[in-house]
Amino acid sequence: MIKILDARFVVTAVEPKGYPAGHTAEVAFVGRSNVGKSSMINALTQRKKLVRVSNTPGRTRTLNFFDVDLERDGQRHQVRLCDLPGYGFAKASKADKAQWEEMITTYLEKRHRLEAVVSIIDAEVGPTPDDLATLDYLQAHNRRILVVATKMDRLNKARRKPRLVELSKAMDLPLEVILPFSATEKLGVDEVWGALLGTFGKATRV
Ligand SMILES: Nc1nc2c(ncn2[C@@H]2O[C@H](COP(=O)(O)OP(=O)(O)OP(=O)(O)O)[C@@H](O)[C@H]2O)c(=O)[nH]1
Ligand SMILES: [Mg+2]
Repeated sequence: MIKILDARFVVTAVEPKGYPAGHTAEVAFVGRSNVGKSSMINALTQRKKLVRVSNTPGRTRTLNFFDVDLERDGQRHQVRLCDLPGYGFAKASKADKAQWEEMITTYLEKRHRLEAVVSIIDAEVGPTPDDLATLDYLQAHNRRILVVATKMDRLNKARRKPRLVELSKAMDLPLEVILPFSATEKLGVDEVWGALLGTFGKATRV
């Protein structure tokens, strides 16, 4: 079981000189615009409004850092979470898209303290071409990746397991590496933390 002791906003940044200093292990959340990145951070930190959530795609436009103190199996951990802007936001201008992409890739390539990247897929929609390209990109940059299928609550319970099997085929990944999640049902919170904390400092991928 996970116990969140504290969760707090640290800083907003758009370029490396604005990234927070220190040695805290960091985890970033990537995914399509509106997939539920910010909601996942709220669910993981057991806070309703730590991060702003919206029905309007393209809500998150900067890098937002949060520090979390937590306890798991009697052990204390401090983890820094980075909420990234989503990709594939159709209504953004070309210039905006290019600027966001630059902001995200600079972070993903340069951030030394980044221990793992949570790649979020919409369980109902399945992996989009952008999602698959992002997984390839992260793999090419040797990032440790945790794939999480969110909005599982939108599928009735009998559809969930078969859907995960379909998703694993569509992503060409073993079934065990795709974690089911729902921010509304608080499904998968312990499992995602377990997977994240279990990999820090290890050389293998999640
Ligand atoms: N049913 C359901 N809806 C969810 C879930 N997670 C997020 N949502 C909804 O999806 C919408 C987008 O959620 P956000 O968390 O803002 O998504 P985001 O990926 O941060 O979006 P951007 O910041 O625009 O990239 C909101 O209306 C949320 O309430 C979930 O697990 N289940
Ligand atoms: Mg967001």
